[in-house]
Amino acid sequence: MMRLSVATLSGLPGDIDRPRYDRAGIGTGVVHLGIGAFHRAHQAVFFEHALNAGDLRWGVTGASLRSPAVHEALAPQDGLYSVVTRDGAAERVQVVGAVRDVLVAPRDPAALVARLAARDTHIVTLTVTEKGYASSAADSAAGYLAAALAERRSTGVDPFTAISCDNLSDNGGRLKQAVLAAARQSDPALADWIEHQVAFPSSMVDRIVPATDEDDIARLAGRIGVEDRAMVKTEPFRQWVIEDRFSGPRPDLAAAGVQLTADVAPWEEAKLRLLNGSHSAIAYLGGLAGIDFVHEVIALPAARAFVAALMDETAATLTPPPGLDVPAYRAALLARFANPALQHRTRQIAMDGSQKLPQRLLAPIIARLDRGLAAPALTLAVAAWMAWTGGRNDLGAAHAVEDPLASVVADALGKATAPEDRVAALLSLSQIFPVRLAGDQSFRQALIDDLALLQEQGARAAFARFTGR
Ligand code: CS2
Repeated sequence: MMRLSVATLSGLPGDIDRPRYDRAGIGTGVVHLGIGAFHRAHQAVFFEHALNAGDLRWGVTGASLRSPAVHEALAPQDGLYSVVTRDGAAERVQVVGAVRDVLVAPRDPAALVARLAARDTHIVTLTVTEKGYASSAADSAAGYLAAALAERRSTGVDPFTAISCDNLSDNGGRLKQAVLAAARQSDPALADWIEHQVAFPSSMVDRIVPATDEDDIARLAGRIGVEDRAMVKTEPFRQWVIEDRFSGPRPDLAAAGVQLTADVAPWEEAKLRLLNGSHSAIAYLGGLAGIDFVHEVIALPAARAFVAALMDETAATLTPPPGLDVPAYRAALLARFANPALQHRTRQIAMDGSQKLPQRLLAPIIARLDRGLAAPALTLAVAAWMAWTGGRNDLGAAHAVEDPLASVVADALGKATAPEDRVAALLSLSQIFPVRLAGDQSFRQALIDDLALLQEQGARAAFARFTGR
């Protein structure tokens, strides 16, 4: 079957949205590091909006820091790909033209640095996952940004604005620290310049983007008549809140639907705790119960009651920003989780738990303990992660624990099987659990009780504790 490309674009069915601008005329105002499905379904769609509105500066050069897979999928398609938006039976297809090319950093690091240093690059966005901020090595995101900023500074080119789009609190601050650390290794004066000249606004990003599978690709091919190996599937909802602090030009982001605000922190906190915290809880408990998809978990009344209890616990820790109606937000989240057309796998969300737990589950637990409040649902979610690290679900089926700390976790666990030993081993990992939690006896005991319940009776029995509350 023919591939989606510039040559096949005009033959697509009439109801498929496509670029309304001349792609030959677009610039490269944006470089994106970590061009996975999330970027293609989120930030790229906002830049596509600016292009469609006639501001042709905002084409995107994507970069992969490791794998050539996205380059290989997009190159034969001239960078074109479809965003398939599903809600129940409704499906909309938009072919996006914003991505001009994809660089594979390990193949040609100098090309990436040159692109980042180019005069017309004004915005750099990043989705390098939670674990992507730990390194400042030359081949890390921070390393590339520091190298490019050094070049901009020495050639007298104004800096770009660097916008982190990862699910971390204070993501702008973390990116800045990582880039400063990379800069200091080569030149303290560069670090000083970056500190004062470069804006690293924090941002909150939201759109559920399940991994694409071969069935999705085949189904889309049936609809549009060509094969698209770079398609992404997602929900109608999308949100991007950016701290209004830029070091250079930007498109009319507000017109594209971006919320610009002086303080992203309360948005980020509400989203990380209510959406992502629920997601991780659903992933570990649902995964243990042997349930494949998020919408299947949320369809169980007991699981839904558990998620509602978790949201109650979390909501009490938030200071919602003006403009966020928490009850409406919660109801909308439950409806989004229930979307059966997304086919969002619990396994996908279960990945990288060691990097996700702190901001999603542990921070609200600490906030509650500080106020003398118990956190039974949040604690059960943490116990479920602990059970998940054992590598078997309630039915005895084995799963891989995909996590950058998987071997550290396995070493800590050793041969421990008793709940108190497993809890002690995992709480001793200070990379995950701050002393405030590891040292709290009531929290430790609650974890032991929950892990015992999960080991003896399974996740479905644990959910049942929350029905009728
Ligand atoms: C999910 C997120 O996989 C995960 O960890 O919780 O990717 C989630 O779908 C997005 O943050 C939604 O905006």
